[in-house]
Order: sequence, then C-alpha cells, then structure tokens
Amino acid sequence: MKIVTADFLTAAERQDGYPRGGLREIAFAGRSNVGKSSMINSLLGRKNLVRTSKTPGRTRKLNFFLINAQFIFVDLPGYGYAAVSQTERESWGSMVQTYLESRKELGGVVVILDARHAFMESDRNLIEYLSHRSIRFLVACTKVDKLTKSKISLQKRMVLEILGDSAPLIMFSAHTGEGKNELWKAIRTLIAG
Ligand SMILES: Nc1nc2c(ncn2[C@@H]2O[C@H](COP(=O)(O)OP(=O)(O)OP(=O)(O)O)[C@@H](O)[C@H]2O)c(=O)[nH]1
Ligand SMILES: [Mg+2]
Repeated sequence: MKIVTADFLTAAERQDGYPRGGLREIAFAGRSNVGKSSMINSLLGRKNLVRTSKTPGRTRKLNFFLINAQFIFVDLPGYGYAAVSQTERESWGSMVQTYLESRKELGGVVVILDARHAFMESDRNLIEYLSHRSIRFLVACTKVDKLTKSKISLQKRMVLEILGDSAPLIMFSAHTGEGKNELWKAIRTLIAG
C-alpha cells in the first residue's frame, strides 16, 4: 500500500464527534499497551503520527486518521488496564461498544494480541462479541521481534486453536516491520468489503 497522505482527523468520545463523509473505517482494538498505536504508525510508515507510550491507558478516546483521502483508521482506547477506575472502564466499554455497534462505515476490526502472552479473557470476549455481531475482523499478534522463531510458531498454533478459521491471523512486529505486507493485504480485503 502506497501511503500518500496520513493525517489525524479528530478524536471523539461520542457519536456526534465521529467524522462525516462516509469513508470506510478500520478499527484497531486490543488490550492497553499491546501496541495498537505503534502498529498504525508502522503500517503508515510514520514514526509519530499516533502517539505511543510506555504508560498504558494513554489513548482514551477514539482517534480517527484519514489515509490517502480514501479510508480511515480508528485507534480505539485499550481495554483491561487495571489502574483506571471502574467509572473509566465503564466509559471505555460504552465508548467502544457504541462505536462497534453503530458505525455503518466500519469495514472491520484488527484485533491485536501480544505474541508473548496467551489469549486473555478480555481478548476472547472481544472476538466472541465481534463474531456474534457479524463484524469482520482479523487477528494480529504483535511484538514478535521479542520471540524466537520456534516461540512464534508455538504461539501461532495456540491462537489458531481458539480462532480456527474464523479470521485471518498475522504475526507482526512494529519494530522490524515483519508481517507488514501480509497485514496490509488482509486490511485491504476488509476495506474492499
Ligand atoms: N518490541 C516491540 N515493542 C513494541 C512493539 N509495538 C509496540 N511496542 C512497545 O509497546 C509499548 C506500547 O505501545 P503503544 O503502541 O503505545 O501501545 P497501545 O496499544 O497504543 O497503548 P495504549 O494506547 O496505551 O492502549 C511501547 O513502549 C512500544 O514501543 C513491537 O512490535 N515490538
Ligand atoms: Mg495507543
């Protein structure tokens, strides 16, 4: 994918803040600090378009980015960050849930897992939720640069056991760019609808 332009559009908490224009959107979802923002930067070949952070739970709104004036990437706030208050967790839930349930422009979701960790309950819940609502998605295991080749294939098998053939699975690293072409290919399929 040739990226000609990639610009921050807007941040929104509620539906009236979502961008208008009807362009198709791809949302990035995953646990807090899993590497969502880094993945978007890597895909777009931009170092700092999306703010990344060592402190989990920094992305607290839906962040919309316009790509090539053709489609939109949505960086969703991460889930499962223990240090935020119950109220904040609930507001996360309703913020993301409202988006996923109502957004007509949503072409699909990139569900991001940390390649070093097993599926957590929150990850399973998200995948079940998406399947249940017939929202298309793919799964990307990120940070594979931290694993040996054999650990990567072990992890892949583990995820596939749960995922089956319900969605594509891609092993990825924002640091090395591994899996980037494959991920773009899968995203293009979602954009094409
Ligand atoms: N080794 C390695 N580190 C990564 C990779 N992707 C992200 N990180 C690191 O993981 C941390 C979190 O990355 P972010 O991209 O900010 O994660 P996020 O999911 O957007 O986090 P929140 O917005 O806080 O939920 C940062 O310190 C990144 O440098 C990767 O592919 N490999
Ligand atoms: Mg982020």
